[in-house]
Amino acid sequence: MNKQVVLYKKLSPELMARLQAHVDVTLIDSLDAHGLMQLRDALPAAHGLLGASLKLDAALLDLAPQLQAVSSVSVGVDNYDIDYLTRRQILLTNTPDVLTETTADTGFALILASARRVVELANLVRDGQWQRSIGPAHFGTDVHGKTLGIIGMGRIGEALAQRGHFGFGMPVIYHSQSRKPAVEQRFAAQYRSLEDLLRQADFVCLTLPLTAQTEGLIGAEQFALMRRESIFINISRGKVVDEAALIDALRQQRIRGAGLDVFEREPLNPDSPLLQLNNVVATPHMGSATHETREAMARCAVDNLLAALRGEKPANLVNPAAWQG
Ligand code: 8YV
Repeated sequence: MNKQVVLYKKLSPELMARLQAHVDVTLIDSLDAHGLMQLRDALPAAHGLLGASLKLDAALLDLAPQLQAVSSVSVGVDNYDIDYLTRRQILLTNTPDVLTETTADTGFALILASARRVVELANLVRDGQWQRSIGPAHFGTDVHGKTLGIIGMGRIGEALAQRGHFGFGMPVIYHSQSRKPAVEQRFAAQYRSLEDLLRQADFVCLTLPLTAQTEGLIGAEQFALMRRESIFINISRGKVVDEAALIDALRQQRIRGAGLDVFEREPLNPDSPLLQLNNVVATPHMGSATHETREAMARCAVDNLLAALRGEKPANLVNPAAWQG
């Protein structure tokens, strides 16, 4: 009998065919209340799960006694109780690498958009307000040559450093759990304590995972260290930041502005004070959201899951302690 897979993120026809050639698939095509009920009904028979953007906690996974593997279409794994999965010897896989460059592009899009006030000024044109050459009241700030501060020097942080160093002539400073000699050599990047990075960077960019250690890492005390002309960029996870403290720092103009792709709660509430501030560029968690990259991520997730269900060690295993091969 074929293995049973519950799919809670739609795949392209090509990847759906690739999956269905080997396993029986139950597609949950929405994560609304009805979809979640369908998911719960399908879990008892499931050997594999594939999807993203859904918190898979113990209460839910206790409904899946036959589960062997969870394949996330994401690099972030904060939606998963890794200790629980490992205790049950359920393999968790993710999709690093394939989304690195696209997500770093998003980071630079937010750096440029927030520094040069692109959204605000494009809306001024759209609204018919462009009556004369723009003056100092509408000037932005330069990006080239400014100091790029990166908090979290993983794959995406490194790709951001590459863009800053080679693309915009930016001195790069970084803070990370460990020193990265290769990054320092390739991009003339310099290690800083978190406090010194916040004091010195013109752009403070978060590119680190959400973990018990990083949750709430950037709050009022950290924003107070930033300079008034500095811009805060978040392409990691919203909960790494105390959002109320960020709003306060922006409102008090203790920092120049922010480019945000992630938020404490998503989708962002339309009434959020962040959306009332002209010095904020807010995007809908679009970090990896290009046709090419999302297809590559889904392909990687399908291959990870099929390998795990064949009893092979998947390429992108998040919890190797669960592997009994
Ligand atoms: C998407 C991400 O949210 O990969 C991640 O961790 O945050 C983004 O790529 C994710 O892929 C879900 O679609």
